Amino acid sequence: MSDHPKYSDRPIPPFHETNDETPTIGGGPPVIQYWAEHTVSSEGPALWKILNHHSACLSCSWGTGGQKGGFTNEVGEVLQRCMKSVEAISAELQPAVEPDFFERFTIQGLQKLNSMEADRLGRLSYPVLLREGSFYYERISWVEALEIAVEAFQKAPERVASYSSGRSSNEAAYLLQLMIRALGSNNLADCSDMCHAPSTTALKTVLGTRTSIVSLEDLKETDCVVLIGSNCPYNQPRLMNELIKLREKGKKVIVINPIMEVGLVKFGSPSFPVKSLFTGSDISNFYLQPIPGSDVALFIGIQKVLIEHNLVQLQYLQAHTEDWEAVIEQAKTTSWETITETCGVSQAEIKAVAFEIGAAPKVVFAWAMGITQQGNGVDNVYSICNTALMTGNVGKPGAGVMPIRGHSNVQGFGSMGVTVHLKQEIQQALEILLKRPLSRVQGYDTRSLIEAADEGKVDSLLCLGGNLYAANPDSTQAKRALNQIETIIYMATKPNLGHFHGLAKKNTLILPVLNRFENPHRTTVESGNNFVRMNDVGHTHLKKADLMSEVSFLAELAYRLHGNDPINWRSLQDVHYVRQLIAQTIPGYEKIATIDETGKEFTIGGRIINQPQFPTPSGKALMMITPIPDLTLPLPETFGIPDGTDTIVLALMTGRSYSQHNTVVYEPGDKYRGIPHRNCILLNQLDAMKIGVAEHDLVTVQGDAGEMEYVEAIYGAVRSGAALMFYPEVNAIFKARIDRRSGTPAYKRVPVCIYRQLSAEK
Ligand SMILES: Nc1nc2c(c(=O)[nH]1)N[C@H]1C(S)=C(S)[C@@H](COP(=O)(O)OP(=O)(O)OC[C@H]3O[C@@H](n4cnc5c(=O)[nH]c(N)nc54)[C@H](O)[C@@H]3O)O[C@H]1N2
Ligand SMILES: Nc1nc2c(c(=O)[nH]1)N[C@H]1C(S)=C(S)[C@@H](COP(=O)(O)OP(=O)(O)OC[C@H]3O[C@@H](n4cnc5c(=O)[nH]c(N)nc54)[C@H](O)[C@@H]3O)O[C@H]1N2
Ligand code: SF4
Ligand SMILES: [Mo]
Repeated sequence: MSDHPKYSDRPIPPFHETNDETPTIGGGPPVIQYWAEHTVSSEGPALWKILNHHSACLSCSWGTGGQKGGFTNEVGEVLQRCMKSVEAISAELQPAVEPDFFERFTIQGLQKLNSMEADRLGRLSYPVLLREGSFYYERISWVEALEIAVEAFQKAPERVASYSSGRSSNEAAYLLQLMIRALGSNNLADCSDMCHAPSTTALKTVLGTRTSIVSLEDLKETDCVVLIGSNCPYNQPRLMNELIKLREKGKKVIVINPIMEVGLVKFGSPSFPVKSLFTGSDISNFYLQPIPGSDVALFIGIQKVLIEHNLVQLQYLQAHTEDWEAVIEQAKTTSWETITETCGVSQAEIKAVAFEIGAAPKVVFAWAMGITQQGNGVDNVYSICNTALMTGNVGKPGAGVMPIRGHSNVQGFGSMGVTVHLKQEIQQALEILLKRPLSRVQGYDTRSLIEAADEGKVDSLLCLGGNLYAANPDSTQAKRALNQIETIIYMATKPNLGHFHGLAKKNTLILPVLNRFENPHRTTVESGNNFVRMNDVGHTHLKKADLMSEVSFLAELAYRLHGNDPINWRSLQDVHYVRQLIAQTIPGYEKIATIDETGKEFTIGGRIINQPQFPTPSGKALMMITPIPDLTLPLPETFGIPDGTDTIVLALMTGRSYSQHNTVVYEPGDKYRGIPHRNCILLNQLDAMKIGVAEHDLVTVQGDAGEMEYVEAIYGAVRSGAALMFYPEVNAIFKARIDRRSGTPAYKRVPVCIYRQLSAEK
């Protein structure tokens, strides 16, 4: 590698100026402080009990906990629970909402609550119903709830639907899809439609698989991690331990993210208190900050360097891939000018990173929402796969492509068949099980469900967890669409904005359920690393609560809808039986048949790919060309801003603050980005100055569906031309482009127009 340039080994920070409030490391003492405050407080004993409970963490899909105990990962390492886990458990350990709560507050009153206030009302503890014309949710019995549900789901199959978020178990997910499909409907929308659907779509085409091909062991063995569009210090904190350990072994971490997230520069992990907690461990060797939505161009740039410097593994491409010539040709013929102008990263920086990737024996490419929540999310994943394939990093130990999943069991939902793109093998197996052909009508994914409801085409909707209203773009449309549905059933543990705004025309039910560590039976979940964990039986702390397990409710509803035809649906109350059916019908899940006897958690068969043989029709990986995206932002005039106003149009990324889990907000601010409260916009100082906005000035942020006022401007380490705000609040102001192939909204590149607040008075 004679021409390997002598670039600095330190991060290259073109947009690293932060505000005074930003700490110098991610993680660190505040994490311990949070732990300490919660675990020694009055909730401490209950919290410890759950942390030690043999069940998987409620929070993210990194998948900590399970049969080996609450603190272990799948390779048996201990001290593996992060503060996010405590945050999630703590919210579930809240007292119940007061018995007369829903009698005291009108729906109009409840609609005034913000997300944090809704969550803090406490645990839902009895079924309630909001009838047409009523202002109050009223308590009902489970019998009445079931009667309403049965009537609702006897409507025409194309007019019934479900939505789910990956918080529930595999068993509940399996039952949900079996019941809906047995009705003749494929309308199984899921939160993954707004999340990793582009990863699933692209991986299916390229590798014939839908999930990560990298195991935790592979990650530990790699020489280089390319981490793209992920803020794992916030969202999968235990992944940080792996990055720290790799850096200590002299391995490389390349970060690609328009924001310089402090935790991706330096992270203080409580798992390494002596060496890392206070000073922080180095994470990134290289930090590239592309324009939001431009990752395809950046990866074509990397590919171009690999080609120009003979770093492409030609023999590998010839032996194990198809259509590689077209991809090479595309990279060759795309000019450097096009690449650097599109992604805003210099040729020198791209070259430095490409050399690192080309030289490393084993590279893992990992990504999250910065890649998938784009108008060209599928192309983004293709371009990552192309780069991994060109360097021979797909199909060998210690290397591969790794989508970093979201909800703790979102991947399990997909595996169980909660998807509008059902695998053929599963379809056939379900047809044998149900002794009838399944419907071939294309089901509604999340966005098409909202569109269909908006057009009055949906009568009944069952939501197994989640917050369909607040998770969608264009809250006005989401609300209007849900309001057209006759009956909506929300199965949930805690109240959320959807329960108060996403109201049905006739009947809205909120049914309180037991969470993962409270079920009277064992359940399983699947981690993002394809590992199946088992959750032990547990109890709820709620003394007088009238809760039901998700499995019990779904099995009873299915029985009332389907009777004994062709299976005894009521016997699906027995989770062992559900697991037998899963083993029979879900490829790779055969070992679940004996998990009750053996207690053996397992890696799903066929998922981890360590040989360059792929489950595609040809056995080879299919490379896909990736068009350079057009990232032109609309002109300020198109926003209808008053004449003479100084405005700037920015590409707004919308995502998570430090203390929130999706639409559930735990704390108002974001200390690692120096953001004091939720009505803030993080932007580059240079952009702010162009429109005469000083730090802490108030601005209006206008999108194509509305505006947010009195938004506090916070300077941050975000590249100029881009900005960041938090969802769910920001979903009120934009419609979002949708990636055609995956159905996923472009939450990470929202054109917004920003100007100083015209009236200074609040
Ligand atoms: N504590 C906690 N844990 C969670 C969640 C939570 O809300 N809270 N949510 C769970 C779920 S469902 C999910 S999906 C995951 C989400 O985990 P992440 O994907 O890490 O979450 P996001 O906040 O959406 O931020 C993604 C990152 O993408 C970057 N980004 C934005 N646009 C671009 C771009 O164009 N290119 C690149 N390269 N980067 C970009 C942003 O700067 C940000 O750092 O976390 C899961 N875990
Ligand atoms: N602007 C913008 N919008 C986004 C995103 C973004 O980055 N930007 N990200 C998108 C992504 S990646 C996702 S995954 C979606 C998230 O969308 P959803 O999954 O729909 O939303 P959550 O906020 O995770 O749902 C939280 C609710 O789940 C319920 N819940 C919690 N635990 C359980 C349980 O054990 N059982 C049941 N039945 N219910 C439970 C609680 O009532 C809680 O209020 O949001 C999407 N929306
Ligand atoms: S990394 Fe994820 S799964 Fe592990 S303890 Fe933290 S939130 Fe839970
Ligand atoms: Mo997600």
